[in-house]
Amino acid sequence: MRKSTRLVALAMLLAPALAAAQESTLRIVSAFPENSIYVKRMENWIERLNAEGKGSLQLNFIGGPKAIPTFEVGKSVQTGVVDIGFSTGAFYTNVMPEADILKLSETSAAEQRRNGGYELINKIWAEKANMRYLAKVVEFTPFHLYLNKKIDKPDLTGLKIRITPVYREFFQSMNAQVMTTAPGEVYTALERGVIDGYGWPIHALFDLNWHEKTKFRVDPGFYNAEVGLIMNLDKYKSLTPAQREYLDRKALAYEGQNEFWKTYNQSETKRQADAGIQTIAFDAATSKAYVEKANEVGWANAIKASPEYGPQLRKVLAK
Ligand code: 173
Repeated sequence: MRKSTRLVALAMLLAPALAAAQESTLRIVSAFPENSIYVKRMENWIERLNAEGKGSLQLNFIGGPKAIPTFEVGKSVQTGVVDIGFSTGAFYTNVMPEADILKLSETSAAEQRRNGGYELINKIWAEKANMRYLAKVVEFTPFHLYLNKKIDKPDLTGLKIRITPVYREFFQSMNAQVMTTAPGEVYTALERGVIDGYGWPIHALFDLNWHEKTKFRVDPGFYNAEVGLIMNLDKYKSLTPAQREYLDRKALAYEGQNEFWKTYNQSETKRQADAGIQTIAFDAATSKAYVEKANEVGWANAIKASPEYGPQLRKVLAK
């Protein structure tokens, strides 16, 4: 064989190996239960990403809280046990307190991409959590207090309420006795009467059958639920520019679907009424004070928890 022929043969042998080396598979876990709408939408996104990403980038969905417990997903992403986590800030305050501040967003994810918010979040997430914040995929969604005992004013004295860090200071400011649990434990706690209520967004009660054990929803809602895709920063940096560009583009497209939540939340509100969940509403002045109190307590805690970044985040998150 001539030398040039040998080189061509060698190149042909190596080509598939080189192409294969360019395909990376990332492991992703969810902090939310697998039967939730959140995870269904995430799985659809993964399916499309994988279909178009063949030969370059693939995501392998490992599972929900049975694979990695809800409040451990953040740490697993930070340390690189998994590559990507599907979670909310309240679930990884054990990595950094700043994570929970995203619930105070009044500006949209799209606005935060333009006003420097997205860069600031990524600066903090990189520095304090070794993470890249890829995209926010739930927003435009208030949280509510759900109860099995009737109240006629914002006073939770004598009531035991299931929380995550999202609701802690606000519910405590109304004298609630609070108990932190992952979403996966709420149904049993309600069934056993261990709790008199819980904090949760306006949607996705039905996914976990909580409507069976819920009598009242307190209006108005407060804050803005955030669910995001977080990635181990070293892993993110290890991708080729093409892979990173593809992942960023897909994540941005996913974030671009967030208008969905506006109509979904309307239909979920109706579905709750149809399921017999009654609303507890305060008069206009009390409602206004209730929401103001939530924000006041939320920001006070954010700034106390992060004197450095709390005020900076406020500039890009608040309106
Ligand atoms: O209540 C919760 O578990 C919680 O903190 C949360 C945050 C974002 C979306 C859904 C739930």
